[in-house]
Amino acid sequence: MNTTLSIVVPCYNESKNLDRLVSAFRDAIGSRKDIELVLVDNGSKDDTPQVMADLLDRPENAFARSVLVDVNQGYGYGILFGLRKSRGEYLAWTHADLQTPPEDVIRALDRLMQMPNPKHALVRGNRKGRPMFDQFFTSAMGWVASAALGGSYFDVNAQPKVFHHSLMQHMDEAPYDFTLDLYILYVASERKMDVELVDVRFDLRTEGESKGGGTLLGKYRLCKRTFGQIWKLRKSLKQSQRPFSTQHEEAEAPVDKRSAA
Ligand SMILES: Nc1nc2c(ncn2[C@@H]2O[C@H](COP(=O)(O)OP(=O)(O)O)[C@@H](O)[C@H]2O)c(=O)[nH]1
Ligand SMILES: [Mg+2]
Repeated sequence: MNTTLSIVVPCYNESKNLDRLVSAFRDAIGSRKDIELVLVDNGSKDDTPQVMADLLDRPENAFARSVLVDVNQGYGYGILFGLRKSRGEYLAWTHADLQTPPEDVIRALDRLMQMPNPKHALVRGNRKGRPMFDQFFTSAMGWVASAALGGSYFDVNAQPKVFHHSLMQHMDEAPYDFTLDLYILYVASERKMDVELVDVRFDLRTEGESKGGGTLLGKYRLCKRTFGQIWKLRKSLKQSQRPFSTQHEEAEAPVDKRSAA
């Protein structure tokens, strides 16, 4: 059967979340055989590889497979690596810490399929129920990004992102860090794609460590990088030279679960 959706989940030192993560995706995907889960071990330094291998050995987890990044090169790199190894007609990414529930990824796919032209559309999360300070920080970043780039860039770091695989042709210049989330929305906006928001829950991380914007230091770093990326995108806007090329990388052959883990 053809794969409708590949869900890429970058995992960096997430061994404590993997069991719950895979079970939650198993429940969310249910009996659908056209959805695959692609776990990216993004150069983890904990026991993520072993835990992943054990989980993927179980017959009930046949909907999932793993790909391995040997040496961590950043969040965005891991996602791009997984996307390029995916088989799905549609692609998605979300996080491994279960802050966004897996069922919301399936809801986002359903929403995309209801749109008039899903091949030229992108559905993304819009986080609900966050602490006030986090919400304020995200809104402030959104205002700056929207004003600088001329579009709607609110809550760019919300998960998931769901889109047709053909968008990958335009992602060759994609950044390897957390600004990948901003970048894909910029590419979608420049290509005049329909971007739709789907409300998602955003729970607290219960296991493992936040390495992104979940802490004050993380917020500072995220802010710095995001402004750097906005500056870069603005410069290319001014030069009327788009920061992406049209080279298309075909999805590579699936990687064997065991050798990859
Ligand atoms: N910081 C970081 N996170 C990564 C990387 N690769 C994958 N991730 C995953 O990215 C997701 C988001 O990271 P997290 O620390 O929860 O970010 P936060 O929620 O913004 O604090 C998690 O699932 C991580 O495991 C990486 O290289 N760096
Ligand atoms: Mg998180």
